[in-house]
Amino acid sequence: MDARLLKMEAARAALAHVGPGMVIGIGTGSTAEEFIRLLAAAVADGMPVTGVATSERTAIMCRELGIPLTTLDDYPHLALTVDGADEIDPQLRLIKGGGGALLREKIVAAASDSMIVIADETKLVDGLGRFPLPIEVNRFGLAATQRAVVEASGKLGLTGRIALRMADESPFLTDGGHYVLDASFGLIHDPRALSDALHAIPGVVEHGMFLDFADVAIIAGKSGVKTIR
Ligand code: ABF
Repeated sequence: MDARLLKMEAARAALAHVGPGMVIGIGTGSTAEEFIRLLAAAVADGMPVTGVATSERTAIMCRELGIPLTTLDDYPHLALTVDGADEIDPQLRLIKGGGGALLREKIVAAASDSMIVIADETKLVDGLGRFPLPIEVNRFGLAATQRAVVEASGKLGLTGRIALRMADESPFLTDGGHYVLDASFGLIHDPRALSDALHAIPGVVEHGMFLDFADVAIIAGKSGVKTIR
């Protein structure tokens, strides 16, 4: 089956968790965009739902499709966030940030009682790390931060290329105006230890491992849609 259809199926199943009057976090990426299209149709049919966008890209799409938006300043506590992922392991630990929105995605997910991850089955992995780990870093002191990331990850036995993400000829900038390092560590044996080590580096703004965030993953595959809790 076509990858887009699978994403739509997962998104459709997630929409069933959205009720009238809810204020929800709205994710970023091509799977989240399928959810946004379906949500917009529900709003057009009269369902009152308000969103908090996890990126400028998502905010633009929501506005274009008529989904009312608010902010975490007005609604600091959300019932639900629906978002995509780059990798999902059996414990529902995630790698996110391939689209560069990981910081806002994590802030919105942390403000939510529940996070539903939607994906096609290609995102399922036995262990995190096949997808390069995005690490959002402050622009100030880039080389020093990159060196610290190499040192800290090396102490955990993680080696591999750590590359500054580029967009055309220039460094990619996140919505927050930061850079992203993509770390090709391979299998991350101890995601918690790496998370702690990265958080201890002052220039690291956030990393793309979401370790205690997802409550439910809705996975669409050739044999149907399954829910993992
Ligand atoms: C966002 O979109 C990101 O955190 C993740 O990097 C990406 C997944 O994109 P897609 O749904 O296009 O595969 O959720």
